[in-house]
Amino acid sequence: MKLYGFWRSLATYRVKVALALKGTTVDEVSIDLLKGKQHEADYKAVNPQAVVPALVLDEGGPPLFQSIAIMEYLEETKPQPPLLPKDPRGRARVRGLALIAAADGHPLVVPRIRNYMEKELKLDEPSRNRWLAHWTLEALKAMEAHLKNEKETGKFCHGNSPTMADICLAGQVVGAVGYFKCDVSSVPTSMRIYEECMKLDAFSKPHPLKQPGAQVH
Ligand SMILES: N[C@@H](CCC(=O)N[C@@H](CS)C(=O)NCC(=O)O)C(=O)O
Repeated sequence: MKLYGFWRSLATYRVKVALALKGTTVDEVSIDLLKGKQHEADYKAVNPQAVVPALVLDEGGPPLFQSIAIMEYLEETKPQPPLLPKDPRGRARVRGLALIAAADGHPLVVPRIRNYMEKELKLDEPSRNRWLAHWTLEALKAMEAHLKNEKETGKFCHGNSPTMADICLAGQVVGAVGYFKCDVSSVPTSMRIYEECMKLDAFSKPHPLKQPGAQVH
């Protein structure tokens, strides 16, 4: 398989962790988002949305897109180890937690939003940075409100093995701590789980800031 991604991309990170947890290796192709390479025709032929990640399967056919959909595909085609619990209610909880990060938090800080704030709205850098830090932490606080109180929370977000919720949480913490320098003292459970995730190679090796070319933005 071939994964189109970028070192800084949290959505790519989600897919890389899921692939690693499933024990699946892929060839990686970097699309430099800082240079706007996602907008070039060659890449738009891969993913017309002009975003990473995209996963090309060995069997060919159109590439898979959207990190959550890709993780679900991996789960369905290689069920072990599971990234979702067995029971429907548990699955709903894990998906809900994952979506707080992937659907509500992360989309507010992606390059096209940052570029729009800078080039169209003419917001200065401090204002843009406030936006990025604020919405990143808000998503973590929303996850924290569940994680700190619910009995399903264990060593990880849901029980004692990592799920899609942990994958999305880990990316959100990378954004909060690694990129936007948020004060994360209000989300101790999330940070405790993040530390637990980072004990696993599947989470720590693809960490965005450990990838070639990594720099803080
Ligand atoms: N919801 C998508 C997010 C995809 C996305 O926005 N990816 C970012 C990098 S994390 C990107 O490629 N952005 C390019 C841009 O905004 O121009 C997913 O989870 O795959």
